[in-house]
Amino acid sequence: MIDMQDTVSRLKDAKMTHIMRIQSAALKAIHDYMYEREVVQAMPIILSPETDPLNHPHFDASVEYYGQRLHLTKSMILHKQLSLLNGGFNKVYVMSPNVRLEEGSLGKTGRHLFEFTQVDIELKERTKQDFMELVDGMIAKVFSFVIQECGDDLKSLGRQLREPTLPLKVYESEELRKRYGDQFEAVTSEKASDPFWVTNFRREFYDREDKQQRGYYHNYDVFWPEGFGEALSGGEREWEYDEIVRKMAERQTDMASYKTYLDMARRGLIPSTVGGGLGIERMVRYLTGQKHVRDVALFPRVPGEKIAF
Ligand code: ASN
Repeated sequence: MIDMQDTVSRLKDAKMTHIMRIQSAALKAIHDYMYEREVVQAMPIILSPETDPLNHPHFDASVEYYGQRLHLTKSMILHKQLSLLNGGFNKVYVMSPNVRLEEGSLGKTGRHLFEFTQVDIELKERTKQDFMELVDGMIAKVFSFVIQECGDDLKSLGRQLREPTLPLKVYESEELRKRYGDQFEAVTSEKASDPFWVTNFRREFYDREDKQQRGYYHNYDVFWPEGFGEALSGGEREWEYDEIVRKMAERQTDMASYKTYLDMARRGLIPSTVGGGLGIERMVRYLTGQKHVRDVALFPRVPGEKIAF
């Protein structure tokens, strides 16, 4: 039973004051960093005829509007890529709200909300090394600004933060799997004391697969240390029509749902890009040392649970 009193207690909780201040400082650090690095900010898209297919189980979240089926954004990956068609800028970011109606079992991971925000970044004609360098700097800036501005809040929460050493370490997924087994992500995150990168995961069609070495993917995740798990995912992108169609077919993607995107790819209009998205609630959970992402949200949406408000 979700009762109104739970919502009132959450909203009035003194702990929430500290969390919100830390979140504000972290967001300011991100926006300032993007401005300094000439990454332009685009506005979020909430409804679209074409969105990220997501290759894991989830329920439909779409509405019919004037005869058109519009999907709530699962991620702005496709819109990020196309926004870089503009010749006047080559780096873009969006504070992007995403809705993913995932299965209730994910409510227990501590990392999942079915409505959350990611800072979604995309760079034109750059490599994964360029992207990693940009994100390393962003993470370091967030840590240093939060430590500088929010000392009392961190202390009240009993949280000690230390600026990570750059460059963040980079591991390869198959090597970690050999060392630690299928639970390598959780094990490596437990052991680590700084955030770290892991490369090469098989996932959605848009992450670039090596043409010479099939089964090798030019993509990555960032993980938070201390067992907090996944922070960011992204990759270099497919932009060639034949590769996109091959990868969609392999993943049994309904190509009719990607008509405009595929038409643009056929005409060679998808720019070559690299990027990724970092979950804001997951970042704030790590910075504030909370158990679950629900603990950092004013109005949490946890998979499988009824929403109070
Ligand atoms: N933001 C991710 C990326 O840029 C996509 C996602 O969230 N599924 O690769």
